[in-house]
Amino acid sequence: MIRKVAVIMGSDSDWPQVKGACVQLKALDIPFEAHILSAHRTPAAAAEFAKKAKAEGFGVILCAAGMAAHLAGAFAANTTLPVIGIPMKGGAMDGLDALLATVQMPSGIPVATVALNGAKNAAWLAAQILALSDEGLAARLEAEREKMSAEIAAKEAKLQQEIAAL
Ligand code: RP5
Repeated sequence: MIRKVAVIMGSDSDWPQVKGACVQLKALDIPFEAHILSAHRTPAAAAEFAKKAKAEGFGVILCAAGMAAHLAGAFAANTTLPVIGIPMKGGAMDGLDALLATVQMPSGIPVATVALNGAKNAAWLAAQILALSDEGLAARLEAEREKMSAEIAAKEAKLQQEIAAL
């Protein structure tokens, strides 16, 4: 059976962006749970969730946090499951602080970090990881790639038509 994705956010203020990951996971028919847990405000609960995640059927953990964004690192410290960090825009540095806090991990405890507010790509990356052991999901990802290519080809054809009519 396919493993679940844990979608963790440091605050409810992250949800409008994080929702994009949940929408994408649902569209790919990947089971997930979403929770608010904070590396700073609920450190014990966050550590407990991370420690139990593998045994509870999770395969990948997404962690979204802004500013002093230690959530993904705190999760990675407590599990060997792959952790994908989503640095959130906002605050005095508009996300640069969150990006660096998420990506600059010490050797041995990696966090795969997507772009600022990159919740959708975090979901795609989680899907690609899970697809390594799920042929049905791998086929769905291939089909999505073909759909993307077809959309670009259609846009290119339209552009060339518009250029020819100039
Ligand atoms: C981080 O601080 C959260 O992930 C959020 O991005 C940011 C602000 O949190 P709130 O003050 O809005 O709860 O821990």
